[in-house]
Amino acid sequence: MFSFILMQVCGLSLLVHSVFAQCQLYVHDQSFIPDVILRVTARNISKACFERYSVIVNGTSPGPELRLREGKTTWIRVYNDIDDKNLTMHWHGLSMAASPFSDGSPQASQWPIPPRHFFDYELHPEIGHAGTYFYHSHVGFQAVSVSGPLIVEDHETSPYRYHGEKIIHLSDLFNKTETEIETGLTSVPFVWSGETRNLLVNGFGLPINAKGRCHSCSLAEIKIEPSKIYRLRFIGATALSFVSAAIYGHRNLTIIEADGSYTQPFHTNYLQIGPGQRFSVLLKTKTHKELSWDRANGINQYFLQLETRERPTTIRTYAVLTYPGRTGEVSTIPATPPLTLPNTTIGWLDYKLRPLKCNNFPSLAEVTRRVTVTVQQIVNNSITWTENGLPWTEKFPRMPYLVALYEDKLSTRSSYESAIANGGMDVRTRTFPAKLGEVLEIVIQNSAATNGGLDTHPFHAHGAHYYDIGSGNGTYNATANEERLKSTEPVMRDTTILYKYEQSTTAGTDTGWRAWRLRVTEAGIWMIHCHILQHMIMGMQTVWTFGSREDILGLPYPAVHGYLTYGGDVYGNATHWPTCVHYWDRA
Ligand SMILES: *[C@@H]1O[C@H](CO)[C@@H](O)[C@H](O)[C@H]1NC(C)=O
Ligand SMILES: *[C@@H]1O[C@H](CO)[C@@H](O)[C@H](O)[C@H]1NC(C)=O
Ligand SMILES: *[C@@H]1O[C@H](CO)[C@@H](O)[C@H](O)[C@H]1NC(C)=O
Ligand SMILES: *[C@@H]1O[C@H](CO)[C@@H](O)[C@H](O)[C@H]1NC(C)=O
Ligand SMILES: *[C@@H]1O[C@H](CO)[C@@H](O)[C@H](O)[C@H]1NC(C)=O
Ligand SMILES: *[C@@H]1O[C@H](CO)[C@@H](O)[C@H](O)[C@H]1NC(C)=O
Ligand SMILES: *[C@@H]1O[C@H](CO)[C@@H](O)[C@H](O)[C@H]1NC(C)=O
Ligand SMILES: *[C@@H]1O[C@H](CO)[C@@H](O)[C@H](O)[C@H]1NC(C)=O
Ligand SMILES: *[C@@H]1O[C@H](CO)[C@@H](O)[C@H](O)[C@H]1NC(C)=O
Ligand SMILES: *[C@@H]1O[C@H](CO)[C@@H](O)[C@H](O)[C@H]1NC(C)=O
Ligand SMILES: [Cu+2]
Repeated sequence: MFSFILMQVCGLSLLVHSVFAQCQLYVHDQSFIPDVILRVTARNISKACFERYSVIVNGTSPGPELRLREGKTTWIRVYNDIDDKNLTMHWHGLSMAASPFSDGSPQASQWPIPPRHFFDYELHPEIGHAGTYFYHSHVGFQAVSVSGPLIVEDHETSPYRYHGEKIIHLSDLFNKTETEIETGLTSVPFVWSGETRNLLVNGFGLPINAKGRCHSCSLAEIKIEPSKIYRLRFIGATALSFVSAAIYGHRNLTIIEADGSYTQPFHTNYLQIGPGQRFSVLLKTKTHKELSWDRANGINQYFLQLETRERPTTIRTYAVLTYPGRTGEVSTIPATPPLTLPNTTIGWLDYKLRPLKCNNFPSLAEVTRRVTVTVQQIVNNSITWTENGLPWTEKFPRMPYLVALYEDKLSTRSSYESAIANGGMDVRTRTFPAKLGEVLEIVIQNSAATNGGLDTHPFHAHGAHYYDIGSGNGTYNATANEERLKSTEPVMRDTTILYKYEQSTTAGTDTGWRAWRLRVTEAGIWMIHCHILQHMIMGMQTVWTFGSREDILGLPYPAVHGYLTYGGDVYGNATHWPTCVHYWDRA
């Protein structure tokens, strides 16, 4: 399958253990067939009858659905076919511990893919990680349109039985282009992106407030059959929108998975989906008899109703569930909303969801260190989000941290020492270091802006899933929360919400927290950030280094040489085949 083995460097190092001992360098020439190819371009596309210059995957937004299998290695070749933009692809929710250059976080774990180059990502979801994920670019505001469903299939049968599954991928549509939005958000004076113009389901939508019938665009149609159980996979790929959703005539939804972890069944009649979150719900469809009854009573439309929350304006949109022989009305918006969706439920699912299988939840006694990340907006001529006083954007580091570690320009030892003396953050590198074996309690504390304002933030962690231990108003109190955790079984998540509990208050007041526990086991450079794309560009991101330099590197220097420069040897182009490290056996 591979043309030849260039060097057997890895096998020579005595320092290298486990999977790395097997790794080899391969030239990915024409004889190497990636399992998946994604080609990213930029051009005008029309969504919900609105034309916008957008970055897209394989000509579409969302991009094609990808399906990986637990315990199996998949190589994904991502082409950056854009002339003037960098690109990366992040596999949102997957732990990339064993393929450290494949996480797709620019300037944290990799240099971005230069224009007209490609990069081969090696993914290997481990057994136990079957679930719903998505992929998206991690550069600038690109993820608004560069995203697509990523499903990890069970290596054996799913613990839940269902007849079929449907993806419900949610995304935002903005008036401005990515470049206009990025420029505005980082300008002095600050220029806001504008609110979302539309909320799309699987890329479909009608203009908001459209009167009458549309011809060139439509609502998404979700085709179902009677008397069946479907697994609906909701993917919150929105840039900004926090979404409330329910289905007319089908109010009994059963949550079975959150962010790639199976849960015990949890019944609900609506969902709240923040940017970056995913949920699987089981939906039992109507019987022929129930459908006949509905029809006799004039009910022949089953809308999935979606409304945005937590923003100054609310957008309401729909998708349509259709049964065979009943054409749903996909080109008009209902004159009156069929449902009344609830306002934001603060703390929705917190302390309630339970894991399907015991997940080794660490007790308070096991916690070795608590790190509080206080987030605050600083408003002057510009608007910046800070974490413990400092912002982080991909413009901050001169080179990716993983590269800096290989180049011996970053010392995990000295940054650990200075972080411990400073509440967890090393100011010089703006990293939050931890040692393998530590059990962290990470508290994200909402603090009112310098002008008193507050906001809601979906906080996302790369690398490994954390145990979510809830949220609350005011300042985090570990004793009080430990009381609340009694008789609960926290689930593992990768994106949970830091709520706002007031519209505004005195600058610097603690007003709400979200807390996690994390067993530090996956060595690597991992980001923890708000998943609102605007907030990321405004600085709401942090970088964590887990493990010592030796733990993180694993590979000897010469093997990774091609990864260490922007456009280096591992970035292929029309005239150059990349030489890549294989971390996992292909067998
Ligand atoms: C994306 O498009 C390329 C060709 O442009 C094709 O080879 C590839 O199979 C497509 N990927 C998927 C996942 O459909
Ligand atoms: C793309 O669409 C925008 C907005 O409609 C328009 O101003 C621009 O000229 C279009 N660009 C191309 C290349 O068609
Ligand atoms: C792409 O990334 C490189 C390395 O970080 C940077 O120097 C360059 O300015 C970026 N290019 C664009 C077009 O953003
Ligand atoms: C988008 O632009 C249109 C036309 O200029 C305007 O009517 C609309 O209010 C804008 N929407 C948002 C959300 O800014
Ligand atoms: C919802 O459905 C589940 C099974 O799918 C069932 O156990 C439960 O009783 C139903 N709840 C209601 C309120 O109908
Ligand atoms: C949501 O909150 C608004 C403002 O507080 C209130 O007017 C409205 O009735 C609430 N809606 C629901 C469905 O509770
Ligand atoms: C505004 O606040 C940011 C973030 O603290 C700071 O970097 C910048 O220097 C401030 N600008 C002015 C003009 O004070
Ligand atoms: C934290 O909660 C405990 C238990 O509810 C309470 O006794 C204690 O006073 C609280 N501490 C603070 C600083 O509020
Ligand atoms: C949060 O606490 C503040 C201060 O006690 C209070 O004013 C506010 O109403 C609380 N918010 C909620 C949603 O409970
Ligand atoms: C392709 O990659 C090679 C090796 O990195 C480089 O020398 C060459 O300039 C690249 N070609 C283009 C068109 O960027
Ligand atoms: Cu945010």
